[in-house]
Amino acid sequence: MPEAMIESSNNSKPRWSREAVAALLALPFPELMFRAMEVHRAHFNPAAVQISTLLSIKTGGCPEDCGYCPQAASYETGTPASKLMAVETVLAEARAAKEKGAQRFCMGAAWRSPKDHDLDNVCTMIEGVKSLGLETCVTLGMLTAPQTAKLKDAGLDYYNHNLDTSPEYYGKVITTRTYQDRLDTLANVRDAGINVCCGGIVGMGEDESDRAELIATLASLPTPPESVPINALVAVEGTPLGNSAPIDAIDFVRTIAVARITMPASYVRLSAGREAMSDEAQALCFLAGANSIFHGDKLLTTKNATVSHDEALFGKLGLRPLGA
Ligand code: SAM
Ligand code: DTB
Ligand code: SF4
Repeated sequence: MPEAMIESSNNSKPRWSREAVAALLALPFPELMFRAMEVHRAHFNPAAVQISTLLSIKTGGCPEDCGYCPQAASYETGTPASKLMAVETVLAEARAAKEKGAQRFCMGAAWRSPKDHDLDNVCTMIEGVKSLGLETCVTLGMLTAPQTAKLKDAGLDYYNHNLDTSPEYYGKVITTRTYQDRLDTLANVRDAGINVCCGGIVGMGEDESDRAELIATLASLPTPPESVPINALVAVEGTPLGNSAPIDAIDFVRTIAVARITMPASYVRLSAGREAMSDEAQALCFLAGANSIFHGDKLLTTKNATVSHDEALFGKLGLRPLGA
């Protein structure tokens, strides 16, 4: 790590500067990939990929206005609102996910923040999923400190809460909660002793300097997230970002490589957007240091790469699920 490229925000911890990350993003591609591969091999087996499966346990009707999201009540996306799923239904889905090779089961709810009685039901789901021998992750919106303590008591392993983009671009995408709200929830999750899953979305019209600032912010959190999902926007008709042009595949790979270099010990997840990605682009992402995916035919409401396609791709690339 070239030390001159890192600035210090205080005396305790060096901070990745936007400029340092932007310089990495702009490296000649062979140099960037070489550095990312070196870092990847120093911390992980590059052929092992962590496998998570997603389930939307409460879909649609969300009061927030995230410009990318098909689940916001105010957009016409043909995503009907549903109530929180029954615990038994969730456990049946978790069992099926385990049979298809998932190590972690991630449950998402279209809430601004959970109500206390809903949180009790989610805690029962977490206990049930854990008893199947799966790791647990939930993403439920903003959390207070007492709520994170409850989730920790239920045995939650990971909480997903994304910063989504740079602080500067954020206001163009979301107005109903602030960047600081997100940082506060992340601090509550971290303080409760729950692993943090936090990343962002690229392809929302942001520029390279926004991507650099997103990665710099993630890498400079007091403790970097254990899991960093990098999503390519799934452009859904009816959302404000529904007509966005897809991000260039090489720019996406560069973002993955820079996440790997700046967060060497984190799992970097090649997240939403794989359905529209070529095998070659996904292969470059794995070479660049991605070592986690969502596996399963569906993400939350949109299509994922299919299970059979993933099996064929892993076969071609000689990748294997972590722990297999
Ligand atoms: N409602 C909760 C919240 O936003 O905190 C949890 C669920 S929300 C769907 C989780 C994350 O999914 C968002 O923060 C965003 O990063 C990602 N996401 C949502 N829609 C997406 C899309 N169309 N393309 C890519 N990522 C998306
Ligand atoms: C994350 O970073 N990506 C996942 C998960 N965390 C919850 C969500 C992707 C959602 C894609 C759009 C949809 O299927 O609704
Ligand atoms: Fe609601 Fe989450 Fe979608 Fe935002 S991303 S609209 S908070 S479900």
